[in-house]
Amino acid sequence: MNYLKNMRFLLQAITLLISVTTIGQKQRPNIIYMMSDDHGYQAISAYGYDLNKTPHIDKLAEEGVLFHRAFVTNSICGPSRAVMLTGKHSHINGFKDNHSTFDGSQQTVSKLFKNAGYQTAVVGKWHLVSEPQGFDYWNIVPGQGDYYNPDFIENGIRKRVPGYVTNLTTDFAINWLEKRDKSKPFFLIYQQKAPHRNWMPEPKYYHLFDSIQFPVPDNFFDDYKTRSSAATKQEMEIATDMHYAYDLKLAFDISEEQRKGLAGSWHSIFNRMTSSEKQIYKEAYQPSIDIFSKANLSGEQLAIWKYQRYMREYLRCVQSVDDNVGRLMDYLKANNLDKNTIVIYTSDQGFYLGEHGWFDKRWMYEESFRTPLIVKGPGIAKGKQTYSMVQNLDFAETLLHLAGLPIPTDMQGKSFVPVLKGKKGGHDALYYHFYENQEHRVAKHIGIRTARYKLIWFYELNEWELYDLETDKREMHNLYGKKEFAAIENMMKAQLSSLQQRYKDNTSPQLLR
Ligand SMILES: [Ca+2]
Repeated sequence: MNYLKNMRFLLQAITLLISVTTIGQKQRPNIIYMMSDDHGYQAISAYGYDLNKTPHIDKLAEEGVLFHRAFVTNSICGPSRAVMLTGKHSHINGFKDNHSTFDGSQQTVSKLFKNAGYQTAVVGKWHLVSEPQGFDYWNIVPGQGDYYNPDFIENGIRKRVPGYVTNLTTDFAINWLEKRDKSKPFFLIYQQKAPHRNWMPEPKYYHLFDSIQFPVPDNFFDDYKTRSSAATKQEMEIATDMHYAYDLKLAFDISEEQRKGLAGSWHSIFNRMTSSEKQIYKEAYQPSIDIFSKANLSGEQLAIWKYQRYMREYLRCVQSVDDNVGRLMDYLKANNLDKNTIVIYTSDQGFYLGEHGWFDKRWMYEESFRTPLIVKGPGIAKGKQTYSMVQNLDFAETLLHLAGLPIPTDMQGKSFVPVLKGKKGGHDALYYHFYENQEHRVAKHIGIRTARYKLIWFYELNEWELYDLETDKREMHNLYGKKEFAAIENMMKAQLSSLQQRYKDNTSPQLLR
């Protein structure tokens, strides 16, 4: 009898020990960091713009916190990724523009998670040139990647994979989740190439939005009158800087693009398709090309036609992104991972959807400086929206904080976990530095944004812009040099100077020293 009693006690003790250990592991949350490329907040219906419907991303917002004031430090693909991985500004992590190569030997958030016992992986777009370090598994597209039948590099081995890139990225993410070491928590970086230019939709969406006319932004025909010369010198206008085949899909042959120098890319993009895929593509696009040819548009009408074409192509690509967010979330739910996984949805920066007449990014103006950000998971407020100012510089620290891991003191951001719990947090002022002035000709600039004002310095041109974001949300009225704003101008300059010093940025001329 005693023997049986002892055995029962021993068994209970073992069961308890196992469950405690299991809880211990379960309590450290899994993390899925989902980042798309060039996905402007305007193209997420949870943000309240009536352009498209993104039910799966919206659902994340219903279950978590949506940020109206999330920003980047340097609005372009590669640099934004390097900032996220390191928690350091571009001048510190060394990846200042898309011509840089990431020094993978430095401290990154993925290495910190891996060292803390997490299973780590990155799938999809990487765009940092050097091979990923600090990941148990990686499967990335080379460079920008291709939409159709793309190449992927899986742990160093490159191969062409049939299918559509947005779906494939999710397939690889799910495959890895399936075969990961399930005794450990995971940190998955899931980065879509879409909806990056040149916007090649999934065939099932070739006709989505065909009958929709999108509202033309009220500043689509911006003349940049009060702005610095930087705004007039750019080359990112929908009206004048889009290519006929590459962007607008108005030709299948490449003669037009050959003249303009983009033939190489369009040729290789188009030839990723099999001959039957090309046939389906041509059948889908030919009718609209015929209508366009007959209409013989010019001037403003031609510009608006291009805008509509661009919006349809861009938003079709977004639709597949949203579908795949749904697929990944379904996988979590089906595998009982939804309760203990923190999910972040963001983009590497915002994007112009016709505002100021533009496509692309780069500027410190709101549409490209801002980025969508939605976070949900255990311990995070549900269905909240916040205007606290946060930046992609804060992501690494916030993720470590959420996982209960130590935050290295050399990171330059600030955890916004308090904001995720419905409390006060974020920054009073944000620092920005854009370096790359080659493609699209956007002049280098630094700047500061507070809750109300924004000051930008195009330092190579020595031109300034000052905006009151409360009265001028579209940033159409440059107040710099106006007498009545002299005090604000001085205050903003002093703050910009102190941020320049605080972040140790010596890569632009110094302000006040
Ligand atoms: Ca991008």
